[in-house]
Amino acid sequence: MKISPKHPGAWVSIASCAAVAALAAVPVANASAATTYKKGLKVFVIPKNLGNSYFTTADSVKSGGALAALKALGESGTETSGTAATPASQLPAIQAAISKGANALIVSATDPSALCPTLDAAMKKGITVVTYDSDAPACRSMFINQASTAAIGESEVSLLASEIHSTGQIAIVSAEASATNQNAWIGYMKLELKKYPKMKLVSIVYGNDDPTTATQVTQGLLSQYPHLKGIISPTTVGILAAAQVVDTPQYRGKIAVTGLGTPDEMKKYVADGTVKAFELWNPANLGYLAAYAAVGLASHAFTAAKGQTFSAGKLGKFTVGADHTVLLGAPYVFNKANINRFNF
Ligand code: RAM
Repeated sequence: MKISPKHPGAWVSIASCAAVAALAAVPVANASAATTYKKGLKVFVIPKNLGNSYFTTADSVKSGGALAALKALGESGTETSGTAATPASQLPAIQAAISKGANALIVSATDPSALCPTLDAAMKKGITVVTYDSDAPACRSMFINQASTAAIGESEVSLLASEIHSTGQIAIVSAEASATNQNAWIGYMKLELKKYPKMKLVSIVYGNDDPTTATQVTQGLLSQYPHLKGIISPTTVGILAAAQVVDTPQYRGKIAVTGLGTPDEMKKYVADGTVKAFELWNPANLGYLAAYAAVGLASHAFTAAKGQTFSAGKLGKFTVGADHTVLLGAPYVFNKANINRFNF
């Protein structure tokens, strides 16, 4: 695919449209093209929690996320969730959305087993359930995956390996122990680590996407493992907390920190050398794609069957893959050379 020089992805060689979609912020060209979509649908966007800037970008009108797509399609879009990234906090928001007559729910699952009875009941009532970011495979019609789960797990390990000469104790600062996305990525990290016999995963700790908890568990790691060489945090909240903890003369440059972060939150730590490289995709495009998928399914414009194709406005055409999953694109590596070109 040819990319215009003005395109934010122009300096990287990107092989497919899907890869571009993961990162690019392409101007809205034809948001109203989907004429077969119903209008006025009540669509609730339910991230793991509110107050996490990753989800604010994924969901908001301002960033061009899910609510922007819903607005352009003529739907009634609402973002709702609890303040903590826990099922106890998220579930009441899902239940309230159902009571308010939702036609579609777009959910990033904090805990599939806790949410599935409610999401299943919603589907039985004819409500479209699409998951994004973190899946609940047993109780949704379609999952919008930000990037290949294997690619994220593998690349996180290889990024860290390249910084620590593939040697030493490492730890993972995850989010919720119950989150599908975190556990799936960690599963692939463990597989990839088999290729690095001198790197030893000594601990996995959980910050629950709460800045205070993530800070505390990272501090705990540093005191428990004085020889720790690297941290992978596959959560935007966790990597920010880990970078803040490591950003001291004692640890900076001695403990490598990588993972999944937002460029805006990580700029300071990349500039001062605490973090050399980390990854993400464009969260706004993830939300935008999920909104098109939910509206299309709720409108019966297409189904979630493998091989179905649909158009997601400015992002172009997507094809449903295995497990009723649609892939946004490839993860992108941010470093000192490129980070200042991004604002999200
Ligand atoms: C956090 C959440 C989210 C994850 C991102 C990378 O904001 O845990 O689920 O996808 O990080």
